[in-house]
Amino acid sequence: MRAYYYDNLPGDQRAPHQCDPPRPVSGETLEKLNVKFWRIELDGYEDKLNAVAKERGYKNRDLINVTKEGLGELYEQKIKGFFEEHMHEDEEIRYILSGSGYFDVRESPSDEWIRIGVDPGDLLVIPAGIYHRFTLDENNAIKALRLFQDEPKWIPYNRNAETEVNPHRLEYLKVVGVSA
Ligand code: KMT
Ligand code: NI
Repeated sequence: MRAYYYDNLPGDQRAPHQCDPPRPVSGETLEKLNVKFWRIELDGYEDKLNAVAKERGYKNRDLINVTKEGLGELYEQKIKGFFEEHMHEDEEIRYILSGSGYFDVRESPSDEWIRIGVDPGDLLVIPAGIYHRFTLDENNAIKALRLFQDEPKWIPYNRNAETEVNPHRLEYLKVVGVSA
């Protein structure tokens, strides 16, 4: 996992968007935002992933293949939707099996984007209530397991006045020690 502040410059969302000079983000900073991260090597990952899933109560999972072939007709629409700034009322949990991509999360209270580059073997937990978005990188392919506590609820709440007062958003801000 590679984390750094996004440069906010226009251009292809799939480009790295590193600042010049780069501004790396520490694991500690991510921890403060309640973003969780583990490495589970792919070789024999099942047992270790099952253990984390059991401990954290992730009862279900499915596989998502983000490629033109994998998403078919929905590709353009999905890619666009993933990159809209949004939050969920549940954690977004991803274990990367192949390929790579970027999850951008909003730092509070700075409101800066932190870009998190994920690779095979990365397990990332984006907490409920944090604003985030996802994009493929220039390799244009990622395959990931999506874990969830109960039935999947994929509702994205795009950032707007109503979402700002969503109870899960307010709870998140409380947990990370920022008042709305
Ligand atoms: C999401 O919800 O943004 C996604 O599932 C993105 C693809 S998972 C690597
Ligand atoms: Ni999301």
